[in-house]
Amino acid sequence: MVQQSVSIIRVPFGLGAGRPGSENGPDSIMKFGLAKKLQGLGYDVQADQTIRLPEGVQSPPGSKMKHVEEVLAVAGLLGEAVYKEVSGGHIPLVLGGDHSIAMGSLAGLTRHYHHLGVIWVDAHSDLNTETTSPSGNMHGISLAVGLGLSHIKLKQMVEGAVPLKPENCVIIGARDLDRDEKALIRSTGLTCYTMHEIDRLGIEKVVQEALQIAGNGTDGVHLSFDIDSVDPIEAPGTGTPVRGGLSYREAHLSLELMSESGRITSADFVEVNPLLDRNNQTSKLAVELIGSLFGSRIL
Ligand code: 5AB
Ligand code: MN
Ligand code: MN
Ligand code: MN
Repeated sequence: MVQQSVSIIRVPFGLGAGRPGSENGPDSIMKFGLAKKLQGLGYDVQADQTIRLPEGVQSPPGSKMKHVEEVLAVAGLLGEAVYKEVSGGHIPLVLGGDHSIAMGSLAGLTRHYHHLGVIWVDAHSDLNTETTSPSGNMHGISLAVGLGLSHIKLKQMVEGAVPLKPENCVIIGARDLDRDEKALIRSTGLTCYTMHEIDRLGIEKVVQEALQIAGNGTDGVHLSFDIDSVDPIEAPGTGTPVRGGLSYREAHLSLELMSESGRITSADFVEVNPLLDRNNQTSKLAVELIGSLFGSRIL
């Protein structure tokens, strides 16, 4: 077997969220042994890349959406880095940071994979636009940007990036959707498995269907995993917790199934906020969950 190679990209950026702390996520996740874990699973691991906000980038005050210039600058740099890794045959593993950084991942990935499927595991749908956002926080619009529904476009970040197709996008774990997000889900036809569907169908069926949808006719499948998808009992260290989330086992099983499918070609793990955590529980959980995605098994 050819040894697979994973490139970890740290993005210590939290200005897309409403409260500080997620910028400390990457270092905290690394501190709890991520690189060793992946090496132990047989991967060749590159872990020396960090994307930082360039000095002097600052949005003018007074606009509804906060820190747009900062988000775009980081997304541009991240997009180029992701593109370089993926086109060089490496699996990009992006550690956030808040979820606005996913725009950068999507920009870089869609330059390489012209037909990318996306599985978005999240308590939220991140489908607001600058018009509908109730908060002005950029981490709430990242999937809408990916789908080309915002004035902000992926191709502003990376030349040659293309919008996602809603028929290959799936949200899993939703339980806090804004009114306009619900309308968008209906009108675009993208698939959203809420916690209600997970309760009724079971997480195994939901994930199998999601893999089918995201993999149907696509040349790559990106997993964007927001840690707030997991119940706050297990993942308290996140800025926008919502009760009633994925259990510890449901979260693991989801990632184990994705791993078994062999379909996932890149991933983001975002929204870990060490400032809000209890005994580093959430960072440690993130390391474990990433392990499951990369093939860690109980037996
Ligand atoms: B996250 C909210 N919909 O737009 C908004 O954590 C929350 O990346 C967004 O999923 C949460 O501000 C964004 C109310
Ligand atoms: Mn999110
Ligand atoms: Mn979320
Ligand atoms: Mn969040």
